[in-house]
Amino acid sequence: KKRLSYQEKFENAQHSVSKKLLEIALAKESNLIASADVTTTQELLNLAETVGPHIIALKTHIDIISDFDYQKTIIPLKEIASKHKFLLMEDRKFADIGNTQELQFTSGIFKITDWADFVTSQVIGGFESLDCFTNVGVVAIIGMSSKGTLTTSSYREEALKIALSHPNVIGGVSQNALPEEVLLFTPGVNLADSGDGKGQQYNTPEHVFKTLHTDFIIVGRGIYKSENPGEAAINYKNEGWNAYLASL
Ligand code: UP6
Repeated sequence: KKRLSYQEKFENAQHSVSKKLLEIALAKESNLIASADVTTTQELLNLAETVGPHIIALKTHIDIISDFDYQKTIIPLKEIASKHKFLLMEDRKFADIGNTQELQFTSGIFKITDWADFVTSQVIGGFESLDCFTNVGVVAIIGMSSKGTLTTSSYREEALKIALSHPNVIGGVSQNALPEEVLLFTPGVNLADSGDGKGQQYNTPEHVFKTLHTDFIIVGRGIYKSENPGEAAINYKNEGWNAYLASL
């Protein structure tokens, strides 16, 4: 046996957000997270509506939305998410002391705590810096996909110790395999390109399921930059699911 199935991970899951993600993955037969790196509310909502049926979560960088307005951006986004049954993952990559992260999470104009189902966070601030994320799941940044990243094997080992021991953590972002008790989220996935000329490094869905036993693939430009994002999402969804089945 090569890896745990989503069903087995669902049965073992302790955190309600892990349970929800795995439940949606099984129901939709999808392990796809679309990254919505677009800069207007209209593009964000259009993308959410188009790819919604095929994804388990939409990953946002909410601070790149130029016309952000809680009522006009978040309220309809939440409606689309509940209609198409996907979760909202805010890729904030918090990286500060606990008190500051708590303010960034709860205050400002974005009020991430009010709408995100789960968030990404660096663990560079140490174990207690993650205490504030009580009502969401945390995906810890263990290793990055970009060329020259400082997430060396010794860094990843220490970061993983924090991730595995913190009750708010549901998984990690990494380009390396993780222990099976946490969910593995892998960005840097693209079927057409090997990089973006700005340091990003891409692998195929097949590669990341075969070599890392990843749980969820994160695809940005492969979907939102394609001529037909709906078709691209279906394609990545099918590629991801078949690669998962082949890795069992
Ligand atoms: N992301 C990475 N690599 C990491 C962590 N996060 O690419 O190690 C995020 C980026 C972007 C998305 O911030 O939102 O995943 C990848 O987008 P792309 O598919 O268009 O390259």
